[in-house]
Amino acid sequence: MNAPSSAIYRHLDVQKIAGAGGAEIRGVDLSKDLPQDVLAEIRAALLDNLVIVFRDQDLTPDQQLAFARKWGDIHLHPFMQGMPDHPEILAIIKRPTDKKNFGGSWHTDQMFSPNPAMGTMLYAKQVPSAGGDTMFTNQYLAYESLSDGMKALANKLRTVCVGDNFKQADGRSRKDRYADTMADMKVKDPGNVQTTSIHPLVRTHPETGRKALYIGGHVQYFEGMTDEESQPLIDFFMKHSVRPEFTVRVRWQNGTLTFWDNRCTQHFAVNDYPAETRIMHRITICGDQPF
Ligand SMILES: O=C(O)CCC(=O)C(=O)O
Ligand SMILES: [Fe+2]
Repeated sequence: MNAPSSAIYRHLDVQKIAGAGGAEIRGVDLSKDLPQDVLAEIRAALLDNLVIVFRDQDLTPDQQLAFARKWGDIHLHPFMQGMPDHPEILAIIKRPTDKKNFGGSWHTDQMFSPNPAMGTMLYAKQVPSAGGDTMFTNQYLAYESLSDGMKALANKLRTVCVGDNFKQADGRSRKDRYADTMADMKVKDPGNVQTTSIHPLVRTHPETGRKALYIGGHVQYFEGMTDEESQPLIDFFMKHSVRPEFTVRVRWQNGTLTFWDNRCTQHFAVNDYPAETRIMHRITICGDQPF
């Protein structure tokens, strides 16, 4: 059964997906130049549900970009090459010959940046006949369900986050790994863009004022601690964050656009469609410095 709605909408039909979050929004055509009061309700729905899903959208790259720009400047991925004619859009492509998929582990986008992405908009161009869902967590619930003792510890910790050569991948570069396992995902040199950053493990959402556990796969260790000291705690926070009751899973169709709030969620692209192709168009919106 759907969880009860906690906000009243005049322009949108908002159907909750899971207790932890996620909502399908009906009654909007994102290709249109939406009026301010509709955009304000979409913002309320995002803040309330963390992950919002729009079905049956028919969008050109320029129309997707126009909708994305309503939320802020576009965040360019420092490591991934955008589409040749639309560098702000990253085509996420997995072919039947690819062994791995992009985003196939728990993370929150661009956590390695000093000002990580506030949100990501993913638009499904071609989805497999089954599989290829994306899972999300509610990191407010992950924080709020900790004991007072663990909350006190978590509030003191700061994470060191990197954008490449993750220890989880034995220090191998994105360029080498992706060339081997996901041939269409082209890696670029970030140049002098900052790709290592330190953030509070518990962040306050700048719009809702709620505290969320800010952790994901880019975290390497805690500031001022050794790797050996950090890893068991990282393992705990990661495992705790993905308890089933904190998650919601989105099933895609061609034309689905999902917009998620990176400040209070993690996500995981499920790689369970070995013989099929999946193509998504992704735009990330700039965010502010976590505090
Ligand atoms: O393809 C997906 O479902 C998500 C991939 C991902 O991690 C992202 O777009 O940030
Ligand atoms: Fe991602």
